[in-house]
Amino acid sequence: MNETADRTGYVAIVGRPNVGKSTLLNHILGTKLSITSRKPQTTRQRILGIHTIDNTQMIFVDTPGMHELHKGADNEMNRYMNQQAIGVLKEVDLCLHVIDAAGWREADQRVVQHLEAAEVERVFCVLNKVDQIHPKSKIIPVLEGASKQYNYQEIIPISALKNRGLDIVVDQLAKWLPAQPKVFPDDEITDRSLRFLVGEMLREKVVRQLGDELPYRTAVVVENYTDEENITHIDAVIYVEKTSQKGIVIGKGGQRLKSIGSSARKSIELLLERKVFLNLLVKTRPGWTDERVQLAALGYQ
Ligand SMILES: Nc1nc2c(ncn2[C@@H]2O[C@H](COP(=O)(O)OP(=O)(O)OP(=O)(O)O)[C@@H](O)[C@H]2O)c(=O)[nH]1
Ligand SMILES: [Mg+2]
Repeated sequence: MNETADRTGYVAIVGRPNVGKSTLLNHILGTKLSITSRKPQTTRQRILGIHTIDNTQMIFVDTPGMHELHKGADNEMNRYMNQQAIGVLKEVDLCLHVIDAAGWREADQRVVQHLEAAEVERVFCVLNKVDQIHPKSKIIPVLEGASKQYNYQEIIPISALKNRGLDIVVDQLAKWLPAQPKVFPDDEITDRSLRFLVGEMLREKVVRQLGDELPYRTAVVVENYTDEENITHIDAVIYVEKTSQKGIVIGKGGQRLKSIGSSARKSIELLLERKVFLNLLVKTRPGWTDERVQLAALGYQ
């Protein structure tokens, strides 16, 4: 029953942490959907970004960066993030392997091992952040190097941040989409609820505004989300592991929390296109990253 003019397929966006996977998704969609930061391991859960143009529907799956698990030191959250990224490979039609154009790293090699194990049929390699490479001729050996690492369908240099080369990526992917009906309505851009996106916007500000270690020890839960006539009322909790960390999030005289709250509120208002009242609390939940039950309670099932 494949008699359709539509071409539809799932495209995984994978790679090591911090190479620009979420930025790539956002810039292809032209919408801020998946949160980003200069710190690795920003994305924690898969998120779909749906790109529909005429008869073509690309369903991108943004994934957490694949990273090496160290024996003993690993917590449930790290395991969970890897599972989210690796598990997706078997479910998609096409795959984008994002690497940093600065050069191939051992961590990219490990991603390739997962691609091989999952036998993904068509993988495109995206060399991202070419805006940072000077002179541009330095890209050529990286391109040649990547071509020896895996049998990529194409290797495409891009800058996700500067919107360079993204049309080429989309055109190349479109060629290989299976002929099948669309899965989502044309105006849908994600599978996630507004409530989830709101929590993520808030987590983005936490990650961006706090020190390098702390973000990985925090989680955000939206406890109440109520649309009133002229305003949306949101109560959210930032969970930390220790009381000492609570002080860091709140900051001197409450300044840090205030600043996180006000920048989150602005982003959420842009997302919802309406006024938002955001009530933020910080609570302690010891060892949350290590316990499956607590992870589930926080929404990381
Ligand atoms: N200069 C430059 N920076 C970029 C580009 N793409 C992404 N970045 C930056 O790289 C950092 C990481 O971007 P993300 O999109 O969060 O990376 P990610 O691969 O999703 O990271 P994880 O979710 O942690 O695995 C951010 O500071 C981005 O602004 C690019 O094309 N050029
Ligand atoms: Mg990401």
